[in-house]
Amino acid sequence: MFMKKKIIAAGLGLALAVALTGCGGDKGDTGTDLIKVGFSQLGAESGWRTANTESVQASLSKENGFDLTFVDAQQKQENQIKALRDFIQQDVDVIAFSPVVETGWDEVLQEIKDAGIPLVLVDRNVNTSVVDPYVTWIGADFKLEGTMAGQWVAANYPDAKIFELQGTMGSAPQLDREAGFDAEVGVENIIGRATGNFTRAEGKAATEAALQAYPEMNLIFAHNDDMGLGAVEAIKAAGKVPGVDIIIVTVDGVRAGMQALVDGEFNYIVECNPVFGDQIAGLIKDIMAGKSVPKTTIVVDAAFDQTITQAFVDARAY
Ligand code: GZL
Repeated sequence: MFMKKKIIAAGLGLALAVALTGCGGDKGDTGTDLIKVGFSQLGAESGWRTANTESVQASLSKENGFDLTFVDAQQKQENQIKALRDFIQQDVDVIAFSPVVETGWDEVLQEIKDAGIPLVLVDRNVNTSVVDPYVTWIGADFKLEGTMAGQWVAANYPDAKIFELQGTMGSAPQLDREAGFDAEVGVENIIGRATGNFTRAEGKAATEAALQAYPEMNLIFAHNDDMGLGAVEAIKAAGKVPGVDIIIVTVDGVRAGMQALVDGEFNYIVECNPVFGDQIAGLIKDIMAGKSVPKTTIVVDAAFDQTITQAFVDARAY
């Protein structure tokens, strides 16, 4: 019955789905059944992830018609795989997840597909041999973000000696931001790279080591604000001036990063907007109503330099 419900709901539209699920489910404010969603969030590693989690939880609320089970994986793939398998056992209506890295998901993606549960990929993407593993993916164009950062560096600091602070190795944003950036600046100008795993502490530690190893370094491209903020701490501790002695270019545009830009410690930020929980909610409702949804939804980004004002930063949602 469960398997039949999923396939019929996906195939024949809302009427039959309501008939099959009309009895027994929790009711939302409108008296209709809540949509049971299992969401595997990869962690709480950065300001971006915190803002994304807040947006998802605010949008997939009971008032909006959802029964959300939200599990934080603490940046461990094995925790995400366990959560995904638990969601299958819990017979959720839809599974959503933001994969911490691109590979290693084949088995569990096939299990989700075999269970007939629609999968929504959020933020990051997967590289899998499973055929057509998800219904839709929503996130940013990471390669374009890297390209935008690289174009600014090439235009403003063409002879820079660049150190690249990489995000979580093997994650879509690390792979794609690096590809876009390196193609613009020329890999010959990148004197070193190391991962900071998208966290402030690890970004600081990687920069401390880089300052020792590459004394000629004069520009850092950090794959996110949090690692850039860690770099600022390391640069100051080394008696240098961030944003002056060492130019800092990052991605995200979270509040602490934008404040560093206003304060002159960052020089350029390519935005990666985390606030798209409402779009995820809409996609899930359309899937449950048997409507067709786009395979890809790109969250549009902007870019900011030191001309931004304090008022602009204060007015931002995140
Ligand atoms: C990008 C997101 C990245 C952010 C980081 O969409 O996956 O992960 O850029 C976060 O801040 O850790």
